[in-house]
Amino acid sequence: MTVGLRCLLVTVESDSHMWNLTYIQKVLEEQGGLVRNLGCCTPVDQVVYQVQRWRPDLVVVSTINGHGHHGVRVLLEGLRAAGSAVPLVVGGRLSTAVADYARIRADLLARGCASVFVGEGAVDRLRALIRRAAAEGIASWRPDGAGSPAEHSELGEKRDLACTS
Ligand code: B12
Repeated sequence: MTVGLRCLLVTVESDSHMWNLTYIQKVLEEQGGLVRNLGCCTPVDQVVYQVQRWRPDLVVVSTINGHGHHGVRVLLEGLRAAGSAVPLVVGGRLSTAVADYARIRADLLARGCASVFVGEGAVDRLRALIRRAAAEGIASWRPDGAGSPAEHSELGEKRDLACTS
């Protein structure tokens, strides 16, 4: 039996939007992912607890209220403090100003995010990640490799899929 990629779906503590989470849950499930959706305003402690208890292959953050930059930084710090190295990807509307996206994206990648999906084609790039990770294992996925998400080549990055490296 094939076991789907275990995806813990969360948002940041300030974000009360829900339909984005439902949408991304369906996207992940369509790609064969096994999803645990923690719902809106996800407390960092709850994410840490579920990471330790459920041991997901991937944490997927969806945030749209415009405070995602700060929220994801807090979440990364919480996971790091708990000694977790689970890969974490984020997407949605990370700021109220689209002009800030490139700077925010670069900052979150530098802080350990495995991928930051923004702009056109973000969901397609997430799908590509899930398909590849499910087929070849999450550790084999390299954002700069063949068939990898285009958003990394925008900034010419070469990164491993490790959250707290
Ligand atoms: C419904 C809604 C609400 C409802 C939410 C109800 C609920 N329980 O879900 C209510 C009324 C509560 C609300 C409140 C607020 N909202 Co509101 N809300 C919306 C609205 C109209 C729709 C959001 C939605 O459900 N979209 C449906 C989903 C499926 O689409 P999506 O979120 O756009 O997600 C897509 C992409 O972003 C992407 N994506 C999302 N996550 C991820 C993750 C990954 C990994 C990937 C790859 C892609 C991805 O894929 C999705 C499909 O394309 C939007 C405006 C709009 N038309 O989009 C504003 C909007 C999101 N809200 C906004 C704001 C500012 C607020 C408030 C701060 C307003 C206020 N002053 O109180 C509060 C915030 C509350 C909080 N603490 O978070 C802003 C956010 C501004 C920004 N980011 O630039 C928006 C954009 C409105 C606007 N134009 O200003 N909101």
